[in-house]
Amino acid sequence: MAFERTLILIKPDGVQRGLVGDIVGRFERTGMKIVGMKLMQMTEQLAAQHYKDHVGKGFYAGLVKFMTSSPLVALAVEGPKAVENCRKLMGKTFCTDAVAGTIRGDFGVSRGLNLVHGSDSAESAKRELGLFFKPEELIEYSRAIDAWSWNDEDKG
Ligand code: DAT
Ligand code: MG
Repeated sequence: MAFERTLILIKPDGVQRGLVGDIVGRFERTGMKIVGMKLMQMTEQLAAQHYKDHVGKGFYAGLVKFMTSSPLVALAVEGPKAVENCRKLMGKTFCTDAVAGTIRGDFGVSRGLNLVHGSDSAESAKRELGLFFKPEELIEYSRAIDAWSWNDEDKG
């Protein structure tokens, strides 16, 4: 069992629509721990690094325009299988395909305005967390509820 950290972005549509609290709450209430969080403006340069695998694709220009259009909230989330667990909570890429109960299914109706980003593998998570957070911005701390959120078996 991988105990890991992942990068979540609440995209500009989520911030503009006043959904930051609801979306953060979706991750928080699973028991996973927020170890980093900030409001920030994505630059074109950061977008190119973050979305390096999509550079050159037809939707890339529109994606960058959207992501740099207004502030976003970056989160570092920690827990057992955090990468996969967060992707499960987010739902399918396009809100139009995401099922009810997921963030994209419950809060969105668009394809591209899909509210959240979540790293798709442990390797991407490591790389993306490094793009958005300095090491000292990721905070190691204990919560009383940790003992009721996961046990040694989950920590692997
Ligand atoms: P995800 O965000 O689910 O990891 P992705 O990494 O494949 O999806 O794509 C990154 C973002 O780019 C996605 O959130 C929305 C946009 N996108 C992806 N494929 C697209 C397409 N075919 N047309 C328009 N936008 C697209
Ligand atoms: Mg992706």
